[in-house]
Amino acid sequence: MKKAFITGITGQDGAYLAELLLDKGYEVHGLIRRSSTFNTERIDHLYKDFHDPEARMFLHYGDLSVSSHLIKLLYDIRPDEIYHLGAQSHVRVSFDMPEYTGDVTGLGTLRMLEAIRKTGINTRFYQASSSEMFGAAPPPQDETTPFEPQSPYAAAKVYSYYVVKNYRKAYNIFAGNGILFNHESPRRGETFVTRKITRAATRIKLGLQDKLYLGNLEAKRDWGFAGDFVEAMWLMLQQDKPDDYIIATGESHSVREFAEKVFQKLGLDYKKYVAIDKRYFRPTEVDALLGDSTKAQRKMGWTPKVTFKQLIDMMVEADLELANRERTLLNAGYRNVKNRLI
Ligand code: NDP
Ligand code: GDR
Repeated sequence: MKKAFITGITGQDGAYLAELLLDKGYEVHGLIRRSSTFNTERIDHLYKDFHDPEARMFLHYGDLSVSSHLIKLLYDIRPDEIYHLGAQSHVRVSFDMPEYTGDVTGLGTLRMLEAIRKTGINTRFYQASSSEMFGAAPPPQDETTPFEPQSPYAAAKVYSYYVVKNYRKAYNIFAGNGILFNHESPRRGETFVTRKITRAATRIKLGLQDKLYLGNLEAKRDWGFAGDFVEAMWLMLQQDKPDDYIIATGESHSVREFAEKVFQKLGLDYKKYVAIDKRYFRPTEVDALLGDSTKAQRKMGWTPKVTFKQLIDMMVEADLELANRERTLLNAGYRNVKNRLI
């Protein structure tokens, strides 16, 4: 049985990837942070108590800011594949917490690579690189486009990208960068723009909320479905040689268009509900991202399956269900139900 180690297993991508690997028969180990509240909702459905002989997913406490955790875990587990997804992943927040973001999102990758080197384990390493690294570079972007990062988050990811390439060359580690463009799902964190919109629009539809405050509506993104994108991560580690790949849909839409379509699907006019709050603007913005994933298609046979419209339908339907549950609880006299359901 192959063993995989996932950092960021409690995040959106970690949950889809854990599902995929368990389906493929892997034993899955995940790094989780100690928190005073539960932070495992996205993977609770996959969890079996470790006393159960059927259990194939195991969670370990640790933090990307502490290398001794990582070295010990890799030494004990000796995974065949490592998927390094853990990060402070919010671009706007990285302007508020630049040093922390550099530590976790940048140096965290170096700590993982050093843990591989120090333990001497034979493993394959996937790095969650990002289209944000292209920043101000005009679209379309492919593997040859120069990086022009526009945030502390993007700069930390560029650092990670280069240490992965360096460790591949210097120490012959099977390590590759998946340069993934934005990917979304009903499991997307609620402060990222797509989920913020689907969550608010469905709550507005059911009378649970009046307004949605957003920042820059003109930014354009290449939005795909997270479930499709984690397949590309796995494929990258099944190739004969490590390499770097763009993973994208090849379609770009504005935030305005996303909001318009979501509200339209619910029979609402977004203009009546969306208001602009400068707080959500970034000191430097990434205006337009559009990925060219020809290489991934040619070399690994990867193509996205879920279309932009299907993604919106899926997210709206899931959040409508959530809003309905909130409405039912409110009608039954419960208060503060939003926190209970998230
Ligand atoms: P999320 O923000 O949903 O998940 C981030 C994960 O990292 C969570 O499991 C979080 O744990 C964990 N984490 C954060 N800080 C630490 C730390 N100090 N130590 C250990 N774990 C930590 O991100 P996504 O799932 O959306 O993205 C996965 C990766 O891919 C990230 O690296 C992101 O930057 C990158 N990426 C994402 C894209 C996207 O569109 N989603 C596109 C391109 C790249 P906790 O749950 O406890 O907070
Ligand atoms: P992004 O995603 O920054 O591309 O990073 P996000 O959804 O946060 O923003 C996308 C665009 O929407 C604009 N925007 C808003 N964004 C947020 N979050 N909230 C708002 O209210 C709002 N209003 C407008 C933003 O300015 C931006 O232009 C995501 C993360 O998952 C990263 O980790 C990942 O690397 C990249 O995608 C690819």
